[in-house]
Amino acid sequence: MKQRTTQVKRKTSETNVELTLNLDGKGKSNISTGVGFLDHMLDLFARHALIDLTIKASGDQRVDDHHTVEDVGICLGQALKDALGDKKGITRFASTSVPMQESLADIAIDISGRPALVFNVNFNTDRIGNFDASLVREFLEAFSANAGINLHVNVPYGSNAHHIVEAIFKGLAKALDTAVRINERIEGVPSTKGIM
Ligand SMILES: [Mn+2]
Repeated sequence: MKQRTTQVKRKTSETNVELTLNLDGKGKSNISTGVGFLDHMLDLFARHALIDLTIKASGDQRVDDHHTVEDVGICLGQALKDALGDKKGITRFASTSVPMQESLADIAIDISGRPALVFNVNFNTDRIGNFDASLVREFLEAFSANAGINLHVNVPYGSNAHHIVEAIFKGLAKALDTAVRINERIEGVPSTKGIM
């Protein structure tokens, strides 16, 4: 099988991101974005998606974490899209329901090439530690748009915001692990259109 690995480098006046990704890895990661909570989420994302992932990012955090979080999402999305290549033989669809203590996240994805994000999540707090909870949506928006995936995130219940976000990232990881997997019985791209 062709190696599904890639690297992304992106430098703007706001942030500098360097990322490597191996879609068929073992879940090893080395993440340093300057945003501790994001590092924690991406560590567990890589682990549960069985993706090898390194990210080194720095940004204008004297403003706030917004640009850094968004730009890491952009780069992770670009990397996923690039590593998937022509998408031949991939499973394409997946859904998971992942609990984290009292919280539950239901995730559904379609690696369709037509990005959309549905985000039905209510946080009962604006901050998770010193992390701005609204950036979770910003990250997933940037990720799904650049990866070309349709991502639905539903959290039917949950009270602790840290648990809710952790359930979301674990659920996304488990769904991706399934959706990117090659199914030998699929010939070409899994679409009646012939392209995705
Ligand atoms: Mn945690």
